[in-house]
Amino acid sequence: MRAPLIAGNWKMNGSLELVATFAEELSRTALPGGVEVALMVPFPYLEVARSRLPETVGVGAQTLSDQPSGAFTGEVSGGMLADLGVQMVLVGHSERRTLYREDDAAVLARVRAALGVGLVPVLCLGETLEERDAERTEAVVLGQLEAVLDALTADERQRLVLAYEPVWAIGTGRTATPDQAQQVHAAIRARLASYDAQLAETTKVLYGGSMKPSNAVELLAQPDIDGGLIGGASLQVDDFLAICHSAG
Ligand code: 3PY
Repeated sequence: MRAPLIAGNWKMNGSLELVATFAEELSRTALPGGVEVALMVPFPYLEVARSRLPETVGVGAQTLSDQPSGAFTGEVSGGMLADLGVQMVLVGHSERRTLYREDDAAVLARVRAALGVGLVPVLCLGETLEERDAERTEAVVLGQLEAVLDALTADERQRLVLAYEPVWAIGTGRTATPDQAQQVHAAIRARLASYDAQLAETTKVLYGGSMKPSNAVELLAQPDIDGGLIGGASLQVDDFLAICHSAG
């Protein structure tokens, strides 16, 4: 059985004050049993988030360097994140793939860097609107998945979380319908099964792309959707908590 995971992706938003608000609310509100909760906050807030959020709430970063250390001005290594008690890191979010030109090789290098220091990589996959319109959704998403899985050992594959995020549903307010999302999640799970039946059984596949309280229940009810990677709605503590409760 896969425990649902609700992870907030703050992107380049938030403040110390917002971390404090979340810490206060998440400490005094009972989180639904059996639901894993995490917040992926900007680098400068990781340490305070880790020290102030309840221990049951995971803390994650939004990217990492593919290098362990050295003359890479402005970069942050996986080892530095691990030092702070960070547990997970987004890799291959479509904003990184598009705005920072991270291709499949760059994504794989970051997945390896995360695994090398014991972080859980949350590998994001998703197609653009043009690709969907050209009926290439599964080819694109499964291609992104294989580019990573083919290069990992069976043991490493077991340590990933996946997130399907249709690019056309990110920051646009548009959301995949539950059927559209489930179809892609089922294709991802079938591809996982082609590596190993147990991998398909245990890997969490989150849905991301404008998940909010009003659509979370239906999306999370789909058999192959194991949680959410939440953008804008993760900046409002009430909305985020409502989504966490939808998963319970
Ligand atoms: C969104 O929902 O906008 C996201 O990109 C979540 O990662």
